[in-house]
Amino acid sequence: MPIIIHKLDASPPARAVLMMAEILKLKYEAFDVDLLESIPLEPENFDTFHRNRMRRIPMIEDGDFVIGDSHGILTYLVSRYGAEKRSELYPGALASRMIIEERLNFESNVLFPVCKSAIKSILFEKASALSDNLVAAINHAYGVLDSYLQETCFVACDHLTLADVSIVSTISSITILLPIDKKYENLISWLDYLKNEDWYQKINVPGLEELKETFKNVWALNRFKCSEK
Ligand SMILES: N[C@@H](CCC(=O)N[C@@H](CS)C(=O)NCC(=O)O)C(=O)O
Repeated sequence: MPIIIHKLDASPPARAVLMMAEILKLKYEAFDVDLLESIPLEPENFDTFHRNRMRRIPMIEDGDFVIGDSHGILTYLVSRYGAEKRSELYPGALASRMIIEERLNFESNVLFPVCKSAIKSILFEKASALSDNLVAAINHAYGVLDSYLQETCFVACDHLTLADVSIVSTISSITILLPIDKKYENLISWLDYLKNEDWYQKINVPGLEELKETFKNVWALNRFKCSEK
């Protein structure tokens, strides 16, 4: 039975899961969720989606097993289906694993909340530009990542791990709103490298385009409303 992924292509954590499914060449079916109503677009998915108490995406079903939160899903997918890629994407050595966990926590506690606040400010609070506080918070996150990447070629070590997949979906989304300053050259090189990966092109790019288009339309409307005041 294929894995089922509840998602929206514009959602950064959902894209991380979809990219991992692509890297692992998993068979899956994906279904969209209406986040404003917290309901899946297909009514037959209602009961399962609501087994996910947080009502957030991404969320997956693997047979009877249901799990939400991209970080748990990424580690689950690699641990269960990683095969020969497992030791690279999620190495078993305790120290490597702890660094990967640290980076996932950075994504969960620092990067994604900043991304979500920035997106909310535009979509729901009708901001016509990012606030100074948001710009400072985003630059802080860029700086932390750049310093990780000064030590290693990828965010957790010298090869690609699931932490890169988690972080790249969020970073690439934030850069639509605030391009990375040239001074963060390690971050720029890392992102440029990942942009060439097939899984990034196939999954991340279309989702980013969707997000970009939404921002463009809403931002133009917000600016128009501000100029009317
Ligand atoms: N830490 C979670 C974040 C999930 C999340 O907040 N997803 C957003 C979409 S990008 C969502 O479902 N928002 C609806 C809500 O918060 O009610 C993860 O990595 O999966």
